[in-house]
Amino acid sequence: MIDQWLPPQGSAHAPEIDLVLRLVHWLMFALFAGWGAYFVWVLIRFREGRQPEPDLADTRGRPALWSEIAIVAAEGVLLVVIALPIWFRQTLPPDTTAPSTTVVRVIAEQYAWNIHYPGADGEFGETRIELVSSSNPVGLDRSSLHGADDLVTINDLHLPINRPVEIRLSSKDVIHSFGVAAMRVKQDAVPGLLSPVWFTPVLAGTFDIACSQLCGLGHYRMKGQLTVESETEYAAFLSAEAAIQVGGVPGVRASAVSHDAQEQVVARGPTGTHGRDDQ
Ligand SMILES: [Cu+2]
Repeated sequence: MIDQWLPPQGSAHAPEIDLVLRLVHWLMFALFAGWGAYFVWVLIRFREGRQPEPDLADTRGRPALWSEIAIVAAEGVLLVVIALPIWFRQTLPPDTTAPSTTVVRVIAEQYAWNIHYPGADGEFGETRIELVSSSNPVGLDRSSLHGADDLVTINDLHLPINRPVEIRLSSKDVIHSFGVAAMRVKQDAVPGLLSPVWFTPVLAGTFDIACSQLCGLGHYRMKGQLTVESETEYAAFLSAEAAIQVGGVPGVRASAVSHDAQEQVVARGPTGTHGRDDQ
């Protein structure tokens, strides 16, 4: 019944999160209905006409004790037996050294999501704060060891389906929160911290990335797009971006990229579907 109000279950762990959500709501519904019924009963049973003088007799009965014990037990089971094991599984990070794991950096700023891919070599190039500009939002140093083939997009995150992904979150200014409801993922991006968050997308499609912390006047439009696609489509996206940004075919090593190509990237800047919006 609750499921129809929820976003699609886009990640492998989504059904577990929804299970806890459903159980918590049913428990709260039972408590609401129980307390509501009790309240109505008290209004009638202890009305002034029936009982003009307050009297404590019969108010400390066994039903009150046992219903409290039952509620505490239900909450205990929910927390210890169901919620904690699910959360424990969620705290186990994917093996980022495995080739099947996608690692992407997401750098939040007022009011955009900068996405940094390691490129064909699978290693991130250096980023330096003095290189940050409107055409180089993450301050990527193209001449650094692994930087030549890196890709940067704005508000446009692509991920391959059925593969674990680790997103390394950081922020350039204030606290933001990377929220992808369809993936049941929400993680704060805090300036000065690198916060990893991981999930395995299992549903193809496009989903909203919303900022879930009030981060300024433009908070409401800090919206990105996550595209979950097949392995082939993902590879095509990366090579199309590489053709624009690196000026060559994906797979080129840092040393093989000409200086011209690097300058072209700096001049042209990264691509993004929604563009950049700083106000
Ligand atoms: Cu934000």
